[in-house]
Amino acid sequence: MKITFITGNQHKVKEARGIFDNFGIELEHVDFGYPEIQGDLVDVAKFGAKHVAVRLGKPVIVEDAGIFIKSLKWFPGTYSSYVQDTLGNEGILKLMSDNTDRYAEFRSAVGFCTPKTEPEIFLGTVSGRIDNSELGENGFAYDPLFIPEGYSESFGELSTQEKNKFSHRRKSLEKFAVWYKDYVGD
Ligand code: ITT
Ligand code: NA
Repeated sequence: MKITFITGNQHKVKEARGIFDNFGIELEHVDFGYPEIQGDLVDVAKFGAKHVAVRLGKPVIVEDAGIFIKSLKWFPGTYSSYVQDTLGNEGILKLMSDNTDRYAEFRSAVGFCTPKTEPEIFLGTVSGRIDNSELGENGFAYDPLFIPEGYSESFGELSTQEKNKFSHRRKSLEKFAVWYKDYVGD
């Protein structure tokens, strides 16, 4: 079975392929832009999935993700893209230089939609903390900052395979995969 994943981010494609391999789902990647409406991750994923499914005339998934930092009142959250491109990881570290509470989580919302149905949403979260510096060359964007709970290495130090075992994206895509297999009925 197959699913079309809409994203402009090649790192997400690589991770999603690794995850779907476990479920016998083949991923077709299409880079098709969609408006990111104001709202939470769920609102963005619902709107995006519906928008693209109708325009492409087939079932698709989209994913909206972000990093949520407790001591920054859960900033950057839904502003994660903009903040990564402007402040970057160094800017985040500066904002947090006096903060002893380092708790953070990555969240992922996967939206599935067909041209004729309403969107379905699948959520995933991973807890951890923001280190005092960037660690590692693996992964992308916020990965070098984030040390998952129970680990001493950042997502920037872990391999894609390791990250894929328990990441926010693993959890949301796994929920989707289990549901989708039943939905398609094989
Ligand atoms: P899309 O085309 O799929 O939207 P994107 O890169 O814009 O790709 P998001 O809006 O979901 O992705 O992500 C918001 C920001 O958070 C963006 O800067 C991402 O690079 C970053 N991000 C998302 N998932 C991440 C992860 O697993 N590790 C580190 N950073 C991540
Ligand atoms: Na995006």
